[in-house]
Formats: sequence, structure tokens, C-alpha cells
Amino acid sequence: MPFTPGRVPFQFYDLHPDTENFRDDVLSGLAQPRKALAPKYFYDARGSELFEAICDSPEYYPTRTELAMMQADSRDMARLLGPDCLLIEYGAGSGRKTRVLIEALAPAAYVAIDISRTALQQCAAELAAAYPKVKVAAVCADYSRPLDLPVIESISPRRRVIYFPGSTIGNFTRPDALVFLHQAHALAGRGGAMLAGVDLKKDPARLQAAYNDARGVTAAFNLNLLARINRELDGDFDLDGFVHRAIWNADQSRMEMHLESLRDQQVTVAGQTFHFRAGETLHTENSYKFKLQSFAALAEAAGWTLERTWSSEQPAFAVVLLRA
Ligand code: AVJ
Repeated sequence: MPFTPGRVPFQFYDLHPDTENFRDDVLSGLAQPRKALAPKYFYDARGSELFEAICDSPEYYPTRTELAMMQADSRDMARLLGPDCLLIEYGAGSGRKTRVLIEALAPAAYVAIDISRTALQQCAAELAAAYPKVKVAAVCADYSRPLDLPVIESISPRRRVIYFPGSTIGNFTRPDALVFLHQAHALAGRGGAMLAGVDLKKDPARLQAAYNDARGVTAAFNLNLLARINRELDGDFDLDGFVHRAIWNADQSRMEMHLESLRDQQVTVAGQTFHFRAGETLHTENSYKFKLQSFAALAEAAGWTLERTWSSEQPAFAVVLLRA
């Protein structure tokens, strides 16, 4: 199973994160008075491609900013983290930042965890080929739920280091972020650490542009969720009946993405019918923007100690080293 001819083998563990969960979550999300879906469902094969295109858009600053920070500071990070660790990444995606970290850190092994099977397999195959000295494993799983790591044979890492770039922590509401950070703390274990990307609060106009790029890639990413429901759950969403909205919620310090219904309409999904009023929205994502102190307080409430912060100004972004 892990071996594909012509490719460098990596261990692959499929914890089957979607299908039934997706159906149940969509049906309950559409039945709520304020319709909402979790952003983890964006990432089917098409959604992962569109997300990569967002990262390349001129308006979406986080990827570029964090990659530049990794290039500038990864040696510093590696010195504090130490060699021969087990590096565990949540939401590996394309692995662009991971390469920079692996080169500086020289981990004993690398475990990529991602909900998107296609993106994960591609990333793991590429990294296994690029770094033959690093043992590579891939786990297809929903990491917002508790998860047991597979046993990686013939390595004895000195510690576990979790890598959680992209400010994906911002997709969790505060209570969910606490639960997640607790789970990550347990996974890191004694002497473990976490390196996380944290997008910081900034000018709302800049944020709005980042989540509503001029070429419409983010709009396509958001609308792909409806296309995915149509494909996988026998839905009949009319994609021309909804528009992408990106809203800065100042009270909650978060960007929100919604899909707004342009008219009164009925939609059927998996045999159930739902009604949308004109102007009613389906809330598809929160992306919290932090103040460093509020992020530190959140991490500390989950048992972590903030050891080091690297930050950039304009656009403000931070990479933090947390110790378990
Ligand atoms: C990958 C979750 C960090 O919230 O900024 C990009 C996803 N959504 N554009 C983010 C996303 C809209 C992104 N994260």
C-alpha cells in the first residue's frame, strides 16, 4: 500500500475523515437558524487546488509573509528545537514552508496530517523524494478530532515538534481553539514543542482584499463548497444563485466568509430540502486575527508556554514557538 512504482515510498494511513461526517455536518449545518458549515470541508481535491491559487494571489499576504519568515528565521528556530525530532504537521497542504523547516531542522521523521487525501499524498511523495534521510509518513485525518499517531518504526526521536503554519488556528472559535491546543499539547508530550503561524490584527481593508481577491479565486474557493455538496451529497445548489462575501467582524476580531443567497430559493441535499431567503447567508469560515498577547493567553490556557516569537510588520504576522 505505501509503495507506488516510480515513487519514493512513504507510509500512508487513511483514517477516513469524510463521507458520513460530511453528510451529517452539512445536513445539520443547513438546518440551523443561522446556516453554517465548518471550513475543513473546503478541502476536497478541487478546493485544495483553489487554496494553492489563493496563496499565489497578490492580495493573500499570509503565505508569502510566513514563507519569507521561515527563510529568514528557520535556522534560529532549528537551534531552539534541536535535531532528530519527530516533526508532525497539521494541514500539510503543498509543503512549501515545510521544506524550509525540514532543511534547517533535520528531523528524524516527518508525519504530514491533512484532511485532503490528494494534496496529502502529493506532498508526502514529494517530500519523501526530496529528503531521503527523513522517514516520511502521511495520515489522512480530521485533526480537529482526537487522533492517535501511527507508530513509525526504526526511529527514536528525541522529542515531538508540531508544525502548524498558515494561521489555521484562526479557523477555530475560541472554545474550539482551546480544545485543539489541549489535544496538540497531549500529542507533543514531554519536552515537546509547537511552531505555529499566527496572523495578526491589521487594517480591515487589507484583510478584506486578502479574502476577496480581484481575480475571484477566493470566491471560487468558497463556491466550490456548494459544488462539492452537489457532487458528493446529491445536492442541487445553483451556483449562480449565491455570491461570495468576505466580512470583517470587528467585535469578534475575525474575517468571515459567507455564501449569500441572491433570491428566495429551495435547495435539496441528500433528499432533504432547505429554504434560503434572499440575502440569507451560509457562514463558511471564520479566520480570527490575533493580538500576540491574546494568542499567548489562549495557548497558555491550554498548557503551553510561549518561548519565542518571530514577527513581521506590514503585513503583521507571527511565528511562535510554544513549549509543552
Ligand atoms: C488556510 C485556514 C489559514 O483562513 O486564511 C484563505 C484559508 N480562506 N482564504 C485562512 C483561507 C480564505 C486560510 N487558512
